[in-house]
Amino acid sequence: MLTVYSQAHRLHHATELKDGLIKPCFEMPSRADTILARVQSVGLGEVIVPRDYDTSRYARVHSERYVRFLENAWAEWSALGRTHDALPLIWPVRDLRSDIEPEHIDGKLGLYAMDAGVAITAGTWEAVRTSANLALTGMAKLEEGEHSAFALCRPPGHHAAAEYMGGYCYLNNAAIAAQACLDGGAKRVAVLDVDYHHGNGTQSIFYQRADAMFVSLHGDPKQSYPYFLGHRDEQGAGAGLGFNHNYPLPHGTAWDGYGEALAHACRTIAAYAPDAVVVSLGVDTFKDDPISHFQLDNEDFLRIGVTIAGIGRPALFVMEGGYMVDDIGVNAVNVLRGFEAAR
Ligand code: OKP
Ligand code: ZN
Repeated sequence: MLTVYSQAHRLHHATELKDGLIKPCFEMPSRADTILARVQSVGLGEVIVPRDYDTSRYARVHSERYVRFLENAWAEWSALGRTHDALPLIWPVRDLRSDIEPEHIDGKLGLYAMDAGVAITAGTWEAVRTSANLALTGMAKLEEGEHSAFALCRPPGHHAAAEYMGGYCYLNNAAIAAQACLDGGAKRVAVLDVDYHHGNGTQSIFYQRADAMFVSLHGDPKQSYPYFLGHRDEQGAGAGLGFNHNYPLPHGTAWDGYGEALAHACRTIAAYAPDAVVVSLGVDTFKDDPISHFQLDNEDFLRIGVTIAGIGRPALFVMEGGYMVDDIGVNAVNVLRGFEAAR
């Protein structure tokens, strides 16, 4: 399986508000280094650099004004003489207005953020757009005949919706790639999200759509971030009704419960017969992940890959979360090797 990778991810190393304190993000550059090192040490396949794409490709799933905000936020923030990471500090909850974009950067940050885990630094935009380009390049490879590809994205993307960032995510790499698949002529695409956290952004982007199915296994939002989306009764709306499937699972879920839900999820996707599957590959379901609460072990990630291969469709794996740095390389690559061995 080929891997799409770029060093540009290093340009983004930010801080987050956590437990009431500003701390270095769990989502750090060493994550991608660890995964790339494992890709190379097992000889997974060729490692290629991303192609360049125009921002109009991102605007297929994000609003124009949001993409423009991401591109200009650091310049607007630093023009005020501020040197620390840009973080939001006010949000347009409930009856506050979000139709008018404030002129001040503090207002814009609040409008376009769902939490305080998405700081913007001098290098963030370059890292973010390159991350999306990795996913687009991987999808282009599928269109050119590869059965699978791995986009080693960093920052991740699945919490980012049409018009907001959150949970370390800015552009929704998986959704951008899935949309590119449809724009390239596919009739149907599915996104399978196996990150511990619900992919609220991807769900939101495709919620009203029948040509993109979203299926997610995750920690129950009653207990886990992102708290405000990911319940079982969210099944799509309008033309998209019946094309959104959530599998919220309790703290402590291990392979027995997880494998059963994943098998069901993959049967649902197979019945949909998508032209391709985009896998939002988070490995924070690992038992030692520092911010999550499932109990998967190293070899369970091989089983995830085998089960996904059972769908029988081409797959683009897009890296999302996973924070136990020592094991995330093994676990991410185990999914890919399991997929390859079983297909
Ligand atoms: C991003 B990805 C929970 C803190 C949650 C944000 C988590 C973002 C996860 N104690 N902080 O889905 O892995
Ligand atoms: Zn996660």
